[in-house]
Amino acid sequence: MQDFPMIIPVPPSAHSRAQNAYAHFAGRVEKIVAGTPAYDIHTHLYDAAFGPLLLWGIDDMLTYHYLVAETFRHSDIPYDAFWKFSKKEQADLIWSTLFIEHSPISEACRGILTTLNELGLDARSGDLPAIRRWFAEQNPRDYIARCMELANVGTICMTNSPFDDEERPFWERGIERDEWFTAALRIDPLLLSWQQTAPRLSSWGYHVTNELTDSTISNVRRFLADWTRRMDARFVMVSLPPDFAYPANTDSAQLIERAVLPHCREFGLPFAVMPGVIRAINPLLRMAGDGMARTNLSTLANFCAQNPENKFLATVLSRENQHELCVLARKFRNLHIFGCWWFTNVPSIIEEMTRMRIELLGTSFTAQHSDARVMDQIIYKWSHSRQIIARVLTEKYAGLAAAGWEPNKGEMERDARELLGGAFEKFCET
Ligand code: HDL
Ligand code: ZN
Repeated sequence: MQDFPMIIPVPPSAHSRAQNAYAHFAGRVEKIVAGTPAYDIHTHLYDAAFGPLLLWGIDDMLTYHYLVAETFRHSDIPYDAFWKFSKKEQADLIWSTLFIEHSPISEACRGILTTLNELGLDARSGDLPAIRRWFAEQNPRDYIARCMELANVGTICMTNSPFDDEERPFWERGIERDEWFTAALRIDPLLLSWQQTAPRLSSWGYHVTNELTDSTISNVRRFLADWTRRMDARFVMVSLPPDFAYPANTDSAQLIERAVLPHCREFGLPFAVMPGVIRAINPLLRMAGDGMARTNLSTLANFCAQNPENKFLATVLSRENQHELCVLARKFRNLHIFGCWWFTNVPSIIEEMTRMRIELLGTSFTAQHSDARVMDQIIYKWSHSRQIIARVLTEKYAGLAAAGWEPNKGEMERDARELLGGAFEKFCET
C-alpha cells in the first residue's frame, strides 16, 4: 500500500478564518444594504413644487459650499471677485481648480464624479458644456425621481424655516408636495437670536415682547403650532453653538424650556438638536464660512434627563464628541442619535462612527443622513455611506458567526432597515 505523507490538518489561522467569514458575508450584506430604501432624515432639499429653491445639476453641484471652501485653498482669487462671478463662472473656476489642476480626491469632489458616473455621464471628458446640455434636457420632477431611484432613497426630509424669506411665501400660499418629501420645522432664529426675531413674530400677528412674559410664551407656542400644522412637520430642529447651556436663564434656554419642549410634547414630536457649529468664523466664505468646536454635551444630558416625556434627536459636529454621544444614547432611551453630520461626513470618520455606534448601540440609531443641498448629491452621499455601513455590518456579522450565531437574510435585512430610517420611524412613533 502506498505510503501517503501524514497530512496533519493545519487549523486555518485566526486571521484566515476571519477573512473567510468576512468573505462569506460581504457580497450578501453589500446587496442587502444597497437594496434597502433609506429615509434621508436631514437634507436641505426641496420638493419640485418649491421651484427655484430646489438646487440640482452640474453647476449647483460644483458651487456647493464644500467645494467653494476647497477652491479658495488653491486659488488666490479675491473673495469678492469670486462672489461677483456668475454661478457658471464660479463652477468653471471650481472645476479647473479642483478637477483639472489638482486630483479630485477630496470627498466632495469624488462625490461629484460618483454622481456623474452613476448618471452615465463622462466626467473624465472634462466637457462641461456637454454635461450642462445633458442637465438642461432633464425635467425637474422626473430628475428628482431618477436621483431618488439611484440613491435608493424612499423619503426625503426637508429643512423648512418660516424665517426664510424665499421659502415662507410658498407655505403661506399653500403648496402641494409629493408624499415622499416630509418637513422639519427649523427654528434657529427664534432660539438663537430672540431679540432680533421677536419683532418678526409680532409683524406676523404673534404679539410677543422681547421679554419672555407668559403672554409672549403662549404666542410663541401658537406660532410653533401654526407652522407645525402648515408643514405637517415631523420634528422641530435647531443647530446649537458648542457652548450652549441648558438649563440656563438665557432667552434660548427659556424658550426651549417653556415653549418648544411643551409644544413637542403636545404634538408628539421629537426635538432635534445639532450642537457644535460656530457660524461665520470666516464670513468672507459666506455659507462656506462656518466652523465647529467640541461641544459640552452636558446640555444634551440635561435635556434628556430633565424632560423624560420629550424625545430628542441629536447629531453632533465634532468627531471628538462621538463616543460621549453614544454613551449618552445608552443612558437615555428618549435620545436617538443620527447621521455623520457635515465635517464628519467623510469615509474615515463615517467608518469610525458607524463601528462605534453599532458596538455601543446595536441598531438603535440612524446610521446616516445626507445633509444634501443639491438633489444630485443624494446619489453619491448614499452610495459612499452604504459601502461603509455594509463593510462594518459584514465585519460584525462575521464576528457573530465566529461566536456560533449565523445571522440569516431576514435578520440582516431587518437590521439594514433599522439603520436606514426604520429605527428613526419607530422612535418617532413611540
Ligand atoms: O445647520 C445645518 O443644518 C448644516 O447642515 C448647514 O446647513 C451646513 O451649511 C451644511 O450644509 N452642512 O452639510
Ligand atoms: Zn444641515
